[in-house]
Amino acid sequence: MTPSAQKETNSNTRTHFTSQLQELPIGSEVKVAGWIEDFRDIGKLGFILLRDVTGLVQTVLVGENLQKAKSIPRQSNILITGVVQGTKSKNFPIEIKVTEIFVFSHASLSLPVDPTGRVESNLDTRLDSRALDLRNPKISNIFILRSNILRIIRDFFSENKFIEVNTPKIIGSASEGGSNLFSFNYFKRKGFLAQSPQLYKEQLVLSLDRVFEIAPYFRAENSHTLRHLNEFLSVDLEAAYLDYYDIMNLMEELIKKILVYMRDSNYFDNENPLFKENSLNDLISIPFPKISYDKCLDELTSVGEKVTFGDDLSDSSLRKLGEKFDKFYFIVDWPLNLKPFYIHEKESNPALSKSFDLQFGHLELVSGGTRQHDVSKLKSRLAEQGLSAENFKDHLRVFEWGMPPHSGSGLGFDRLMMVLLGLNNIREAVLYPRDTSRISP
Ligand code: AMO
Repeated sequence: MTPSAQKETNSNTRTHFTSQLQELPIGSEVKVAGWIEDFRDIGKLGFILLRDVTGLVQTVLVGENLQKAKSIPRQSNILITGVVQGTKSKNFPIEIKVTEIFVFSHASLSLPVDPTGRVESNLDTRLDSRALDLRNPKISNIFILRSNILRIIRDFFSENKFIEVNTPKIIGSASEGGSNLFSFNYFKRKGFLAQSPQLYKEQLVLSLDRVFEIAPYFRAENSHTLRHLNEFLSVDLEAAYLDYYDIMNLMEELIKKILVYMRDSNYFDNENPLFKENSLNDLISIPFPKISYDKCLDELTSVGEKVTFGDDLSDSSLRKLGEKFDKFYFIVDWPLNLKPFYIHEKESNPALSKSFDLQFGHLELVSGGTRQHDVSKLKSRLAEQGLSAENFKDHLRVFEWGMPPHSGSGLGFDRLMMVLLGLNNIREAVLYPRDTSRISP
């Protein structure tokens, strides 16, 4: 009989994360792995502060181990074997008395950023060395929270009977009209990077009823702002038989669920200026206001902004609105001419559309609406917008197979993270941001 392959074992296998040590009885033998955040030598005794992604532990060294520690640079990756013991330190509940140090890999003596955060670097320098920047727990916490919130979102959709889908990001024609498309050679023709999953998610409601997708959008926009990227993550949903009011309710429920999670896990500290003056409980309990586009125009005119019906709301207009409405609110019923071809007009006033944006102050977080599912109207809307129905033929034919009425939205997830953490630059919320001047690392 052929023996089955086996994992090679050696003594350098971690037994615990640092966050698990407190629960162990004093005297337990453990192996913890991570990087040296700090080393102090006070003569006959030395201390390595060992950090892993879950926390920090103080380890105590004497004799040969102390001698060895002196030659290992900070940030090197090591495994410490030792015994859990009580400590006199005010900063730690327990410490480890070291019996052995094993070095997995030495860190260079001059590192591009200081992950302890003691020496501050500007964001560009940090992004150039992002993997190391993430050793700083203030930074890794952003991404741990991102991961937890994505899990909450998945659970929320699953509880509401949505099916998670993955649609192609290499596409043959535009999903959101012709501009802002990245194009490239795809064998003997042109390929594009998807601006959004709009057309696919609409097609999928034909059979799957409710779908959601968490995936990147690619936009070839030449924007240089703190809230635009050329690749960003969106949480998209599309649902048969719901209208845009139902979608707004779902979005509000989802965001409140996330706020409750953050409140209950003490994520909001006083460092988030957006939540400092506001009571988080108010945000959770009070309905998000729904303000019509028309009402926004009145508000803006009353503060001296020059906007007329049919104009998009400029950055300056949104900032003015954001002064009055500084938390979450919806802007509903936009002029039809401002919305993409797939948005449904309002029956009571066809110059308006069944659409909404969810704002936080001046920042747009979500956009969505009820979709046009009448194929002849879709064709005229395409023509009105100067788009060729021929380019959308694969999409339009689906509407002749018994399409249900449907609605949906797209949530800019990186922007939501900015709001939740009070970050003023979207790049802080993204591991490897892509903007007009950054394509690596
Ligand atoms: P829209 O183009 O408004 O809608 O995009 C949806 C949401 O994505 C975010 N967003 C951005 N985030 C970072 N950088 C950018 N350059 C950027 N552009 C947009 C915003 C925005 O609200 N198909 C529709 C959605 C739908 O109707 O379902 C769409 O693409 O938060």
